[in-house]
Amino acid sequence: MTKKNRTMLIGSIGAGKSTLTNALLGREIPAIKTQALVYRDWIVDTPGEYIENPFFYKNIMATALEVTHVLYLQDATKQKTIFPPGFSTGITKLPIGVVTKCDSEKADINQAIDQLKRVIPKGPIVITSAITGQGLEEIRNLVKCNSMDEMKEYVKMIPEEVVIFV
Ligand SMILES: Nc1nc2c(ncn2[C@@H]2O[C@H](COP(=O)(O)OP(=O)(O)OP(=O)(O)O)[C@@H](O)[C@H]2O)c(=O)[nH]1
Ligand SMILES: [Mg+2]
Repeated sequence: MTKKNRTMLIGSIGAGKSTLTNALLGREIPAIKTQALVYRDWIVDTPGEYIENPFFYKNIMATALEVTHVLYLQDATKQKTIFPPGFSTGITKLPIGVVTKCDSEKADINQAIDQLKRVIPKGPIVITSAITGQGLEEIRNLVKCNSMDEMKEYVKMIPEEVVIFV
């Protein structure tokens, strides 16, 4: 992993940010409720409250200054999305949409993709599962990319069941 590239994860309470963080880092421990910012190697894990309560948006903006990429997580098993439309356009870091829990029988992957398209007007969307490992390698590689064009080129090599570019 390129040392200078780092990503922040944001998404609703229980969307799977900490579980994904552990899976991306190869840490085989269960996630516990995130209470504050957690810095681990090239990942900054945030509490779901940061995006669920607009009072904390300033924390998201401040933390974004420290990273190159932002992962916007949408839980495939949840109907609702907590991101305001176009939320990523207010953050000048490379956006990556992430559908979580694609392994679940309750997952509606297409709905989750549609929700993320409203958050990220342009960028990759990765369909992941921390249980099966789908999409993990693709996220690691996207965070190594240094521009939107580089991410777009990378996505061309990946099956569209795993990553699409919008
Ligand atoms: N089926 C399935 N469940 C998952 C997956 N990832 C996370 N979960 C479950 O979702 C629940 C919440 O996971 P967390 O990783 O703690 O969620 P979080 O986004 O960090 O939540 P906060 O820290 O409260 O903001 C846990 O019960 C996980 O086991 C996945 O890929 N598949
Ligand atoms: Mg957490």
